[in-house]
Amino acid sequence: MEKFVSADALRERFSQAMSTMYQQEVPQYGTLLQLVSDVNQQVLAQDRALADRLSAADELARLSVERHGAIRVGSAQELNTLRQLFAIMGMYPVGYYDLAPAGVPVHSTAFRPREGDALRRNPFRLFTSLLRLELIEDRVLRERAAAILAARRIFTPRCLALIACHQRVGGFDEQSADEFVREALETFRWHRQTTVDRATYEALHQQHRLIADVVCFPGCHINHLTPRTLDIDRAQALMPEYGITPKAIIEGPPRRQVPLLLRQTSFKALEEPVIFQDGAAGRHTARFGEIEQRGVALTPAGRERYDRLLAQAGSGGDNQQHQQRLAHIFSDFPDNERDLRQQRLAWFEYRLTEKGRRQGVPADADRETLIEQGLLIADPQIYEDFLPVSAAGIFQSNLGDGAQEQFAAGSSRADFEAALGGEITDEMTLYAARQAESLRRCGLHPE
Ligand code: OOG
Ligand code: NI
Repeated sequence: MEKFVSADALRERFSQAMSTMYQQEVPQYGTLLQLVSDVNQQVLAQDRALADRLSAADELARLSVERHGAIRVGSAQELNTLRQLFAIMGMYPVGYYDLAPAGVPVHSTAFRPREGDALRRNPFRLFTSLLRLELIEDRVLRERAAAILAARRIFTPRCLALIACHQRVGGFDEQSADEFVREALETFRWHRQTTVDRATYEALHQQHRLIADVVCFPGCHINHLTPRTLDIDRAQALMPEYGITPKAIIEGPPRRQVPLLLRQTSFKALEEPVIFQDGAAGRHTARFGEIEQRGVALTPAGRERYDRLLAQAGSGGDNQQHQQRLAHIFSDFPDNERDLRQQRLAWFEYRLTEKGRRQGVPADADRETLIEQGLLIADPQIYEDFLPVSAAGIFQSNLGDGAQEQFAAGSSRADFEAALGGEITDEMTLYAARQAESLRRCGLHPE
C-alpha cells in the first residue's frame, strides 16, 4: 500500500505556503518576520537558561515555524467546508469566542492541532470567524448580503474534489498532497477585484466595516499572520526602527517572570486599492500583521482571576501607562511556577529527570517534594488558544478608530456548532488531559 503524507506534514507545508503567499501580498509582514527572528535570537543569546529549557522541553524547534492566522467567512456552508478542509491537516475547532459584546458582529473558533506531539511539530492555528448576518438591522441590506454570499464559491472545484477524495481514501500521496496545498491556498488569496459595485460596498461598509470585508470579495483572504516572539515589549519598541507602525497598546496580561496566556500587538491595517464591479476604483482596509508572545495556560480558576483583573484595568490609550497599571493590578497574581502549581492556577506537563527514571517514584509522592529532590520536572503548558477581549482589541484597531456600538445578541455557541456541522472542543479539557497524562507517564496519580 502506498504511504500517505501525514496530517502534520500537510499542515506544515500549508502554513509555509500561506506565509510565503502573505509575504508576497503584504511585504511588511516579511519585515515583521525579520524583526521577530532578530528579537528571538537576542533573547535566546542573553538567556541561556530559557534556551536550554525550551530545548529540553522540545519547544525550540516549533518557535521559528510558529504562527497563527485569521480568516472570516460569511455562511454556514463555507464554515462547514473549512472544517472538513482543516481536518485533513489535523486542525480541529477548539474554543468558542463571542465577539458581539465587543461590537464585532461575528463569533469564532480556532482550528488547531489538539495533541501534544502535533503541537510540538507545528502548532499552526487559524482564528476563524463567522459573520452574524442576523445582526444587520436593515432587512433589505441583510437579504442582499445573504444573496451575495450564497452565490459565491470560495473553494476551487479541484479543492472540493480532493477533500472528497481524502474522505473516501483516507489520505493523500505526495502528488495529491502538493496539489491539495496549492488548491487550498486559493481560498485565502487576496483579490483586488470585488464582487459588488461601489454602492453596495459602501452600504455594507456603512453597517460595519467588517461586513464589507466578508461579503464583498470572492474569497476569504487571510487577514493577518502572526509569528511568536519571546519578548513582545522589545518587539513593540523596535517596530518603528523597522519602519512599522504598531497599534497603540499591547493586548493581554502585563510582562511577568512567568509569562501568562497570550500578549499581542499588531501593525495597522494597510489601505489597499480595490476595483468594484462597475469599474470604479476604491480602497479597502483589512489586512495587517501581528506579533504574539505565548505564556502558560491557566486553569479555570486562574482564568477567572485573570479576567477579573483585566476588567479592572480597563484599556488605556498609552502603552506605557497601560502596562504600568496592568502590572500594578496583577501584582496580586502569583508570579512563580511553584505558586501557580500549588494554587492550581496554571497547567503543567510533568516529566521525570534522569535520576527520577533511575530511582523511580512512588505513585502518591508529593510532586513539589519530587521537584525539590531533582526527580521531577514541571514544564508550563503553552497557551494554545485566544483571548476574546484581546481579539476584540485586534479587530477594533484594524477596522479603524471610533467607538463601536455593542450588539445585544445572546451568545450562540449552539448556532455556531450547527453551522460548523460539528462540535467545538473545550480547550480546558485538552490542557487537563495533557497534564493528567503526563503524570501517568511518570507513574504518578493524576490528582
Ligand atoms: C481576528 C482577530 C483576532 C487574535 O489574534 O486574537 C485574532 C480577525 O481580525 O479576523 O486574530
Ligand atoms: Ni491574530
